[in-house]
Amino acid sequence: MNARILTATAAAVLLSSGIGAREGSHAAPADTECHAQHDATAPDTAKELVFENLPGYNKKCWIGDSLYFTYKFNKKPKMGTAILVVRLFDTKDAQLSNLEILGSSDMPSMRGAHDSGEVPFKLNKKSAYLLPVNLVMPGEWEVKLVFKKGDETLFRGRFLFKI
Ligand SMILES: [Cu+2]
Repeated sequence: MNARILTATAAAVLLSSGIGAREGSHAAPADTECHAQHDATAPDTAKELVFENLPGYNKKCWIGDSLYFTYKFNKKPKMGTAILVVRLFDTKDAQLSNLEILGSSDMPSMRGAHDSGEVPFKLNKKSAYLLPVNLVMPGEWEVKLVFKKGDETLFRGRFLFKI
């Protein structure tokens, strides 16, 4: 209860001083804390998810200290379907296939227009994770990756590329 009263008070102060008008009262840190507390039930947590910028094709992308992955397209992406290939490794460079990876694609400049939604990667016989990405327009595209172990999300990352 106290937190809610404080939040309301803070918002009122911000609004009355005109500060809150810049980005709207949703920008208040107290609001974020409130959502974190109710994470499991908040319907709009997706807005607050942080996707790390990935370092580039074939670079090691660490998930904590014990896992890393690499990603690349099977060939230079162009209009049509490109296959994104993700490989997961432990610290001894042994390839792993025990996580679930979900991918989604969209064009940042026209958010939502080509959103693929989250699609699970499929494992091939060589334990590579594959995802077809449908590139229906020239321009800049974004791919987002989510790594899961059971219900637990271990990592979120994103990268941009142009075709
Ligand atoms: Cu487009």
